[in-house]
Amino acid sequence: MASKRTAKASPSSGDAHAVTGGERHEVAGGRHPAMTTNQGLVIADNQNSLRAHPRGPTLLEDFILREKITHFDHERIPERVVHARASAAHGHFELTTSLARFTTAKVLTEVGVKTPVFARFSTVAGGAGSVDTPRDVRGFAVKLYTREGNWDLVGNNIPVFFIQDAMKFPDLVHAVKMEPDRGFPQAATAHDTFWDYMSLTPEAMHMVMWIMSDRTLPRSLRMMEGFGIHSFRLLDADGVSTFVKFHWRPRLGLQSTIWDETVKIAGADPDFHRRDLFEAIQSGRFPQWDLAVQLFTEEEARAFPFDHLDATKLIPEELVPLRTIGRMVLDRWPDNFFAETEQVAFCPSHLVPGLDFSNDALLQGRLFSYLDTQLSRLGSANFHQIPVNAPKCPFANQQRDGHMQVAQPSGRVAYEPSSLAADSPRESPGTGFRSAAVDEGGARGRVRAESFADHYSQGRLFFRSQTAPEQAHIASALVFELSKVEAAHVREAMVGHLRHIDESLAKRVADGIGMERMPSAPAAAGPVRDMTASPALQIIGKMKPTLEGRAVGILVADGSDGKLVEALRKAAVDAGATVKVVAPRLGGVRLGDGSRRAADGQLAGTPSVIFDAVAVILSKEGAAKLAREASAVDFVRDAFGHLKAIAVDAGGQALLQSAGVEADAGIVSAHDSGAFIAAAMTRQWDREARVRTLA
Ligand code: HDE
Repeated sequence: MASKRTAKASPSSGDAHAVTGGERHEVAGGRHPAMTTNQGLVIADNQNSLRAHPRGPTLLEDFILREKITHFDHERIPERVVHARASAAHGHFELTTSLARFTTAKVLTEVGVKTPVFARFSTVAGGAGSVDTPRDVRGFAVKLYTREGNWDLVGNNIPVFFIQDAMKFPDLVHAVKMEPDRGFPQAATAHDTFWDYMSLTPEAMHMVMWIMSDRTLPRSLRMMEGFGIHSFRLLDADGVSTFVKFHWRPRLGLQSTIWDETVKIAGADPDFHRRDLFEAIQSGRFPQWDLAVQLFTEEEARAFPFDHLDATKLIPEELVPLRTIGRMVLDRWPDNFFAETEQVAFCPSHLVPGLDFSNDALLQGRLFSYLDTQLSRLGSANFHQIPVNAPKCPFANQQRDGHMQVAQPSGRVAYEPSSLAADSPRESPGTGFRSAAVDEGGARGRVRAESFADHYSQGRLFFRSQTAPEQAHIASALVFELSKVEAAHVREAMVGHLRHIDESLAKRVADGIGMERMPSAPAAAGPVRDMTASPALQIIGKMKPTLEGRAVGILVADGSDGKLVEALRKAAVDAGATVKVVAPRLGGVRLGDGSRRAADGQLAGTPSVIFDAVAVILSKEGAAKLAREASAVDFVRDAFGHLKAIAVDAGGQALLQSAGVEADAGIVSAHDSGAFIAAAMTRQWDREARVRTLA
């Protein structure tokens, strides 16, 4: 809607209406502009349709009703076939180290320039209304509105992908989505069609390791890494190219939840990640990522023990180190979810002079798919005119007309070359986009390069690079997922593949499922190599202990020690956490000293799964009362089961006892806030073996 009109109506309700049915009317006036139709006609009554008489039929003549309902009927557009569920934010990217030696792209050479960005984080498999926390890859797409045009870095939070060739993508997506006859499961890999396809796709085995790891269970979108995945090229002024891989590194560190916690979060708050991102930005705790690159030449690539054009392979940081070159800050939530987060159109083909594509066969297919999908989703070749998609630099060409054209070009010249218009856009040979002059000699054909044939070495690299708890999580995730697979031959085929990755992993999974006989491994297309372990692939091993950006919950009831609550709250806030006081009633509690304290969350609706650490501060009576409250017992039992630090006073300790929670190093005295903060900065991994059987 463009301009707003104000009406001279009285602000009091109902004055301008014959209110005969007792209905309410809110009238324009003061700061409330007059409501109009889409043609600017001021509306007198937005509560009643035009009737033949007060109890009579509605008249077709009511163009105001018809305009309103017609617009409503067409409010939805086709959701993305993948990556439908997402949250996004605006911000900027600032270059700190110039890559001028390698590229002419201004966004990568002009240190200190702030380039506006729009970043969209998504799950892949679920629909737009699905929950935020399934076990799934996350999309990590960033649109950089550079001075030389839009550059879309459309990546994921995992550095490799399932398949090597775009030809396979529709099958992969059909296999993971809801099974077409029954319409379930929503947003889940734990079903037959997905694992059937995996078991018949050896090239996916490296990615299988990643998706079964905690990488698919991010604690927060602010705590995810992002990867451009494919190799791209940087081009210098002489046309010399260098390969590049892009990495986003979260300033808050990488962190994940654990599976049981993830499942419970989905019930407690289906919008867990969206709310977290929204609240962080609204409260000024702006999420930040470093942008890092891996640079290598064609010659160096030839020496790698894998093919970098194969999207199922990563380049270990230990082989090609990361160079940090800039920083992204997200500091503004979109004004309107649909206009921005839904209508934003990313295309890997959107890039700027000084960048170019590699021959990765997945990337090559993506260069077609995204433009095509935007036409079907947004319904028009003019989708670039939508504000969130429009470049912020000047852009001009002779493309004209089309569905929902909103630009109004003038003049008689709509072609090029032309001599009739002095101001018509023309080519720029010196500064315009150029492709790398690559010699593509060779025989064409539907062939997979032999250098792509190693399907297991990097899966082995990933698994063997993990810490012991992370390995146990991968094995347990495989047991969980394969236990949901009905077809025995699919389970067997998968365990067969695992034998190539790591025999002990295959055994753990076979035991976990209860397989009586170890299935044989399929023939491998190439030898499986042992690579040097890469600790950079870990999450737990890499985590820095911190409460920055994390959340702490303090459970209280009538009679709780207010001073203790305040001391813990302050200590947690000083350590960078947000704190919520949780009580049986939202109105709050009467503390031990008789004062009242309001609650930030009501116990039944604020379970401990949404916190990183908790404190339980209760009087004796409060503890006795809460011991009979399932949500209070679950609060402490889950915090314990999810390996969180718990601070308790005597009452809190009593509740722990009622819940059957035994003391360990992660349960600390609430009177020692320093010890609580230290314990809260990490999960209690040593506790895990005591609370669940992992594979
Ligand atoms: Fe996508 N992908 N993809 N993908 N993808 C889409 O484009 C596709 C792949 C990724 O926030 C679609 O606008 C093909 C890899 C993200 O709007 C579609 C292939 C990676 C997003 C599409 C891939 C991605 C998408 C659906 C194999 C990581 C969400 C809606 C050749 C590098 C972007 C849309 C957003 C979205 C096709 C593989 C990331 C259908 C054909 C590999 C982050 O065009």
